[in-house]
Amino acid sequence: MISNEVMTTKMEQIIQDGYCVIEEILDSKMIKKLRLVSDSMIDQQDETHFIEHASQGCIISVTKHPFMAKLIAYPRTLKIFTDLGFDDPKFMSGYVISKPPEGPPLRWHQDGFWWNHPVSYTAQTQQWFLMYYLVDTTRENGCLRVIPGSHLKRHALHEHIPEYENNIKQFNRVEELNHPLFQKAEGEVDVPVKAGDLVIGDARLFHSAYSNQSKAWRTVLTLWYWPDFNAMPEPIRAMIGSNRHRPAELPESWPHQLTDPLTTEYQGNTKPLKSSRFPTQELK
Ligand SMILES: O=C(O)CCC(=O)C(=O)O
Repeated sequence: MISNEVMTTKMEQIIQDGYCVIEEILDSKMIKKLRLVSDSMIDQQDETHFIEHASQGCIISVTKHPFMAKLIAYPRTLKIFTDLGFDDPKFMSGYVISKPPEGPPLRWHQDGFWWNHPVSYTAQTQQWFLMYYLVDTTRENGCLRVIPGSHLKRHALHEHIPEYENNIKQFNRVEELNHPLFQKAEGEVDVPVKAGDLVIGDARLFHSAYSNQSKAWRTVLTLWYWPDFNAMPEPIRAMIGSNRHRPAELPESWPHQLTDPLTTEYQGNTKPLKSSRFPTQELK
């Protein structure tokens, strides 16, 4: 049970720093099962996948395995949303991301794609990533690193976003490890966690991960949610309500009853916002 005071502090951290860590969310049985499921998904990837996604290691949609519905609608996490002030969150998408031993770093990036809308330049948080690492992480095995405040304030790395977005395949293959997007960045902090902790981050936050210098795989499950979908600007809801940002085709055995309440619905006629991953000069 986490006190109201602690949750208020966590919410302030999400607004100001762009992220927070909430400890011990997944129980050991759930972690064990998620490891088995993730490993089976990773085992199905061919060699090309690991070459094409060297920066992430491997990246597979969670919608490929029905057990992942239990994580998407994990009751303790839904309670965290409520305790943070959001009792009707919606799910967007999620991935199993796993770094093999000796895997290179993950490039600095941000996940926001509604920079065409003025709300992107305010502290009003729209989209969150929720990350569950399935092993304890350290700098040695490739823990997360973030640049606190970079969701609200321009950072030198923002200059590289157009180059990155136009050459994602090359960055994913880690063709140029000396590029600033793979280097130490001003203001960065490490986010080492224990297996089963929950990292919540504003999608606009710059984040990356160290290389994995250990002998074991380092897996994270990243899920994206809209904490307050129904309060979001209508053109953004119209954009998300369209098929493009809906979970991919689901397996037949998918337990829809778990995830249906977390699905976005948009019935209005407002013109959908054109998505953009490029912050403009409005970001000061
Ligand atoms: O691999 C990691 O530690 C972070 C993954 C990530 O950045 C993401 O899922 O957006």
